Amino acid sequence: MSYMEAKARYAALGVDADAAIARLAAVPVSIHCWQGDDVRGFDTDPSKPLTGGIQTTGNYPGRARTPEELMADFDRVLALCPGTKKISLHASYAIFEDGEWADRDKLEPKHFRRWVEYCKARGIGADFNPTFFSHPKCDPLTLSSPNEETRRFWIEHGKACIRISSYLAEELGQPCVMNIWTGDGFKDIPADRMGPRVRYREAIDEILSEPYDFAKVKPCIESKVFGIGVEAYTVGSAEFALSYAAANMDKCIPLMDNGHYHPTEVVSDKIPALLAFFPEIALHITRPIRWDSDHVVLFDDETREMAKEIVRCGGLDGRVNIALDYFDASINRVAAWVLGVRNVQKALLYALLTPNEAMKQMQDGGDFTSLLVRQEELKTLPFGEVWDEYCCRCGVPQDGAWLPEVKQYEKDVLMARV
Ligand code: RNT
Ligand code: ZN
Repeated sequence: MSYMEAKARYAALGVDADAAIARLAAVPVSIHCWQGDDVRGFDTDPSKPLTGGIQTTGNYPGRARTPEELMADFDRVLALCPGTKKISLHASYAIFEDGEWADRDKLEPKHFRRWVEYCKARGIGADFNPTFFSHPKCDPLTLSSPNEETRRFWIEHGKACIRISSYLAEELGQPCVMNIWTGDGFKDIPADRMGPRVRYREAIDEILSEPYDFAKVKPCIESKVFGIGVEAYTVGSAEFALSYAAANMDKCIPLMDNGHYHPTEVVSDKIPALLAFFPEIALHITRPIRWDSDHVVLFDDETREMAKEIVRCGGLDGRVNIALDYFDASINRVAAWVLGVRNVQKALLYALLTPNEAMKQMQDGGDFTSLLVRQEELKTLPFGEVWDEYCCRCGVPQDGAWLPEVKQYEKDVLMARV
């Protein structure tokens, strides 16, 4: 079947495939830099384990070890993924030059100058994340620590990150989403659950007292249910993060990571719930298997359902900031990166090819029989042809053609790193 035939099938349901393609091509999707190096960054000893309840598993060869290697790998991702891309950086990816080094509380915009040059040369925007983990100053708590000195260090880190985010937004002419997540929590049942949360709340207040233009820098609060080693209690729980964002709507937005909820909860259903109150929200799209395992994102039911809610709720008009967050070290990292990004793009295209208005009318008219039948029949429409056409118009390889390029890159570049 050709694209023209597929287009006609969708047109029969009132869906304009050309319009869907054009719409998606303009939507920024933020690609996390940390899939390339197992969340190691450049500012601490790479042989030390990750902390904060996150973990990469696998030791596939070819991890990026330097800014140059990570940038080269990210270039492969950019070349193989359709759509409008942003890069999501962590503070730990600061680039120090001439033997200089700065601790996290002393980071400055200049430590991200080379990332700005990188983004400018490729015409992409950047998002930012303070790094409140994998550092000797995690005691193990950070912003919620009872230790004044520890807390002060991490508050200063947060403020430095606001300044860096302003710099990125200013230089690149695009808003910078700055996500606050800490792995603060306890392995076993705490005696005081409220104290850490009150300290966390006050610490975020202090961070957000650093001046910034909310139209350009968008601080987010990311919640989490639990992490490895912090199974009993998480300071930044769902209720905490959502309440903070709701009480400070003029300063920040909530961020939902779909690996951060109980296994039967779905973020797809939470998207419209939050959008009924918040003008803007942010997402980390990942794939949890039994826990926040951060597997490569698939073109699966829940990813599609999240994409549908983003599209239906006007999320593509700037109300939903879409970002990816996963890290698999057990397979080729560039392939893992590209596959997840392409799957998010696929899910968004699939959602844009859904006759949402007609289906809403079925729901509102009480015709649930037609609605169920329509939903099922949509699944076997010729989506692949439209996806191929989208890749073609974006100038990137179609399915089947990108993996050979990654394999060649592995042979030429990644294997030489061992
Ligand atoms: C951890 C959070 C957080 C991190 C990144 C590296 O569970 O999802 O967003 O994955 O900041
Ligand atoms: Zn996340």
